[in-house]
Amino acid sequence: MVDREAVTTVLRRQRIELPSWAFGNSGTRFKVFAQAGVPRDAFEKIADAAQVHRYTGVAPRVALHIPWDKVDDYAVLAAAAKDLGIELGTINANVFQDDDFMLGSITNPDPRIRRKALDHLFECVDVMDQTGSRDLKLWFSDGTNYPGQDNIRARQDRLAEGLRAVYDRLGEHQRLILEYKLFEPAFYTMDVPDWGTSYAHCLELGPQAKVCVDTGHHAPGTNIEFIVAFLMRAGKLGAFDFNSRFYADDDLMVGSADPFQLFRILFEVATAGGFDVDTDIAFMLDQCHNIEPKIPGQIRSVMNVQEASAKALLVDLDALAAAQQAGDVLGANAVLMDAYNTDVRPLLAELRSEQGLDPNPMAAYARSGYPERIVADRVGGQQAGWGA
Ligand code: PSV
Ligand code: MN
Repeated sequence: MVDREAVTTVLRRQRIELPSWAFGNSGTRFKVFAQAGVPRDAFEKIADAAQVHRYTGVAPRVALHIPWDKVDDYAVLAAAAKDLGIELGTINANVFQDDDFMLGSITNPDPRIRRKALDHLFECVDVMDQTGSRDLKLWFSDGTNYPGQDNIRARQDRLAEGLRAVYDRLGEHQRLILEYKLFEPAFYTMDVPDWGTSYAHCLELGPQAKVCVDTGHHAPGTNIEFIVAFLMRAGKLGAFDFNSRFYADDDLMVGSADPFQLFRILFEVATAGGFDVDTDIAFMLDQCHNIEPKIPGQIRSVMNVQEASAKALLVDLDALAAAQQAGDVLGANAVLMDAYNTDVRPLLAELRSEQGLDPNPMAAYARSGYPERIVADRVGGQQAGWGA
């Protein structure tokens, strides 16, 4: 039997972190389409993020990307977030958009460039000190395009050395979250291509280093829930960057391409204690809304995570264990599928109403007047964009 009260308790306290960059313009290398009303700076981005929280009630934190969200005074930004009812969250470093980093950042063969990359990472820790952020998320575009271009092992040595320097700079309550990615922008070798490489470096670094699983960063067909189960067992899953992909790192709305995969991932999270009160997993979105409106895109994504989580929590674990123990393959699978096939939308709507929220966040936002207001107000200036 599933304890429905226990399920709703978990859903009530679920928290999903939003990426500031999802509110800016984005696109592909072919075209970035500008949308009316897009924020011009970090303050307007957090105002938009606050809208997502206002209508979903579960997204009170927004992650920053430095230098995209650089401001003169982060305490002022943090105070502005607080006034809007949200907080600043993970700090994402950016050592992939400076000409100097063409051949790598902390793995670059040139010590001057390695130093420059490290200085940026230290600056990010300084930002964390001001914002009170717990997590520093590191993703390196470092890698090579051609066999022979650089020494693979030497690059791993430089990576380990750079990570160590950052790790040693962390405060007691801060964490280093290392994200991996199979390919892109490098096409022959990436220096952190997979969870195993990230895990090995994190193990070497120590307990404050954990792995980030970006759901778009794997080869097609990869069993992501296995990776999640393994990392959770090892206590090394630090964060998710949720998004969907059909082909490569598409950064589409989470749960849009393969909701069943999201359910399978969240089932592993749920059964390994990842939804417990003291969970230290950061459930983040990392998406770009290239052709759809951004705030509703984020609201829909948050709802998709909620729906998949609700289904994962509805699995009858006793029945599942009994079927597994009895070697009842079809029975066990049926228990899982029963939960997946449950329509959890009424349950979530009820939970929202109970919390004083509109049961339909998409409709409530559409009616709010905010979309028209930002289009009217945000005239002139430079719209924020992926890379600006
Ligand atoms: C890289 O593809 C990535 O997933 C990293 O998390 C970056 O910080 C983010 O995208 C930027 O959009
Ligand atoms: Mn990511």
